[in-house]
Amino acid sequence: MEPETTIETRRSFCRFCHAGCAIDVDVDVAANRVVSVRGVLDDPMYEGYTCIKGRHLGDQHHHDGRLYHSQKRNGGAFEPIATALAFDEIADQLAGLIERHGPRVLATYCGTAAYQNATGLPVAKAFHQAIGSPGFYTSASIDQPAKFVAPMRHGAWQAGVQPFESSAVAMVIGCNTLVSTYSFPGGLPSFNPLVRLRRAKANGLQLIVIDPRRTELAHYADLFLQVRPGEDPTLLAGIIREILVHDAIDHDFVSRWVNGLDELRAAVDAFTPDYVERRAGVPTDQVREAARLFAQGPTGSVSTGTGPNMAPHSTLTEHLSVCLNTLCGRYLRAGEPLLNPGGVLTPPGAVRAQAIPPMPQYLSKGTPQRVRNLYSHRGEPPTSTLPDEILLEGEGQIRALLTIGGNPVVAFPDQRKTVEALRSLDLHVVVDAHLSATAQLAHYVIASTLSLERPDVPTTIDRWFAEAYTNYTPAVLQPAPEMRQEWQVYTELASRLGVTITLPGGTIEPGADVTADDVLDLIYSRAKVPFATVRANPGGHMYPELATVVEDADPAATARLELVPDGIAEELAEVFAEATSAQVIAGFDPHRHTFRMTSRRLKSVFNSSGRELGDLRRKEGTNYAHMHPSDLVAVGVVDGDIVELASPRGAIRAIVKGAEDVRPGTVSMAHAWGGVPDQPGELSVIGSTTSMLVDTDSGYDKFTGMPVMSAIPVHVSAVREHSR
Ligand SMILES: Nc1nc2c(c(=O)[nH]1)N[C@H]1C(S)=C(S)[C@@H](COP(=O)(O)OP(=O)(O)OC[C@H]3O[C@@H](n4cnc5c(=O)[nH]c(N)nc54)[C@H](O)[C@@H]3O)O[C@H]1N2
Ligand SMILES: Nc1nc2c(c(=O)[nH]1)N[C@H]1C(S)=C(S)[C@@H](COP(=O)(O)OP(=O)(O)OC[C@H]3O[C@@H](n4cnc5c(=O)[nH]c(N)nc54)[C@H](O)[C@@H]3O)O[C@H]1N2
Ligand code: SF4
Ligand SMILES: [Mo]
Repeated sequence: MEPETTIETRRSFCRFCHAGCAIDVDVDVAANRVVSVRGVLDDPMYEGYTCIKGRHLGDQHHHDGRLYHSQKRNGGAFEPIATALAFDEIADQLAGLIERHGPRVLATYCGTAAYQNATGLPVAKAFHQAIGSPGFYTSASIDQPAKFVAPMRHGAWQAGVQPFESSAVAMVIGCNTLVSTYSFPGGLPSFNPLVRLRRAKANGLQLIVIDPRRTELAHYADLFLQVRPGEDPTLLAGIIREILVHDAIDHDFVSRWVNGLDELRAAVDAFTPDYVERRAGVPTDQVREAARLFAQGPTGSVSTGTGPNMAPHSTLTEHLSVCLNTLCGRYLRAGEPLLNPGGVLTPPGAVRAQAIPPMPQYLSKGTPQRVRNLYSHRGEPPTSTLPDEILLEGEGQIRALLTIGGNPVVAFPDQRKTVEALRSLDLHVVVDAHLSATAQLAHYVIASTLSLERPDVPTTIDRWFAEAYTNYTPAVLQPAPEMRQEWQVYTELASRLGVTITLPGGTIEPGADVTADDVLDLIYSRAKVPFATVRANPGGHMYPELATVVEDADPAATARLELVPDGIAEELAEVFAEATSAQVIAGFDPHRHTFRMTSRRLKSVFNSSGRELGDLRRKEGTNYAHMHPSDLVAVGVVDGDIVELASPRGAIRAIVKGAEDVRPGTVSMAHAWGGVPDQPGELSVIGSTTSMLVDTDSGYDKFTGMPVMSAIPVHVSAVREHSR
């Protein structure tokens, strides 16, 4: 007789990407396996939404390449090692390195999977504070770091921008939430985006999309500006100029809260509609219409995504987009409702209708990097400098690295430099669930849990939810005995090194016996809703009692927002002096590098994650170089042919695919494909690594170090060779 199978449905949330969709997971209890995953129709935030990646969570947990044991390199090959023994050996080596060189010898890199994980990142950060190592790097500084620097220069509005849901207009620049399920406030929310977009449109939303590709989101746009990649600063300066020429600003708001109107008028004066058309490729009538539509509002904001944040002059672009919100006063005012005042899991505090002052002193207050005159911001050094800090000898050199839920080999800018740096480390420990390209170069690989094997709450998006909402989940599956959660990597090392980890609610002493739930309690000890209540209430719930209104400004508030802080007028003048933004890259040749390589995301994979699952990878095929059909003709190739893409820094091969939605002169291609360079692999299966084209030493943003990772100048040529 067949043994009886018990299937239990367990409520949880998906952590394949940042979006945190509520899910029901059918689990074969005896086999400890996922049978199926589906959305939760009655979840008040997600209303049943999931995507193909979430529905493949079971595959991610159970596929053949899943690591059930930690690994240690022995010459060229890996051998399984007991995880506790691996920690003994790693702690021993770390103690020696720290004793000889000081704590700066150790760095951590937390990638995206450390962000979809409430316990991992905070404990890693606390460990670094405890040992006095400033080398705490994350993927945020190669994502949209201008978002953190812009407020230091411009200031910020404490109550935030007007929310998407109640906006009359939204201007979205280089963000494609319908595929990425990602957005900063003001943009299309990532929780059930298509339904929210349709509702907003039904309420009369006017959507302006600015992107070199007619994206999935752009299909819903009332006005679509197919900008030339890398020329957003010109376009935005032109739109600001139009708004000023027509005096369409919010005078009351600007006179009470804003400095620098005349300086801004002077700084954008040269960016006439004709100039914008020539330079950015957007017809003059569209520039005027975008300005008119946005200024007419009367509500709604500008938001940007990774595209312009990775293109040249990224901090300037971000600044100009924030200036548009400020000029038009698109911020929440006293008395207006705040349905989610800063998150369920953050400490309580009044939210006022007033400016937070610019803090330019913080631009250079963090730890100075040894290269490119850069500093850490908010306790994080720029990840674009990590390979240099490993390679550059002398005081402060990094010799040991812990990589947690990230894949530097394919995701870091400048693949060659990155791989050279990783190969040169004395100690590299990768914490991952499979042998990623980066894990293949490590000394130790710690077998990590995946999302369904740990308790959790949505963390990054806690404060972005439209209403106060959270979704505590216990572990849905039992982890295998040798797997560890990310936070445990640090508590295990801390115990062996005799280090105490301090979290907001208390400490974890060396050797203490703590659970993930204890750690969650320590992290969220000051949450608006006591964490014990959150935990007693698993699944997705609203907390409407947290809703409040924006409070009046403090009558003594004097802070004002700066339209033209130091450096902005100068950088606008630099932009105006360029023929193309590609000029910022060393070795750029206008006659050779006639195309621009832009980044984009693919629905079925998440950066490098998902490619290890046959179903998801097959869905995408590979990371094609999408080009306009007219460009295929010009280069002399057809769909499926191989091209070489050569930037001033490096060259890759890719398989081309004709795409009507891509602006001519543009190559649109997903990042984080490919593998360890020079290892054989079929382009049609593993794809190629666009970061090989990225130069970290020229063209970078001088505040964030953000390299040019989109709108990269490239030469495209046919490769006369079959793809297999
Ligand atoms: N050229 C170019 N480069 C880019 C970008 C671009 O647009 N263009 N985008 C940049 C951006 S925005 C980012 S965020 C970075 C991404 O950079 P990374 O975060 O470094 O890259 P990912 O591929 O997301 O790496 C995630 C890794 O975590 C592992 N993983 C998955 N789940 C878990 C888990 O639960 N625990 C652990 N321990 N590991 C897990 C996966 O197997 C994978 O190896 O890339 C950047 N690089
Ligand atoms: N399915 C899926 N979801 C993901 C990811 C994934 O890999 N797959 N990655 C996750 C990560 S790490 C992040 S950070 C978010 C990012 O989320 P998004 O920022 O929405 O990322 P993309 O979908 O790549 O959208 C960026 C857009 O910028 C455009 N663009 C490129 N260069 C320029 C330029 O110079 N100017 C302008 N105006 N536009 C430009 C591109 O054409 C593209 O449409 O997505 C997350 N979600
Ligand atoms: S959008 Fe993200 S969180 Fe939601 S189901 Fe897809 S992968 Fe999971
Ligand atoms: Mo990202």
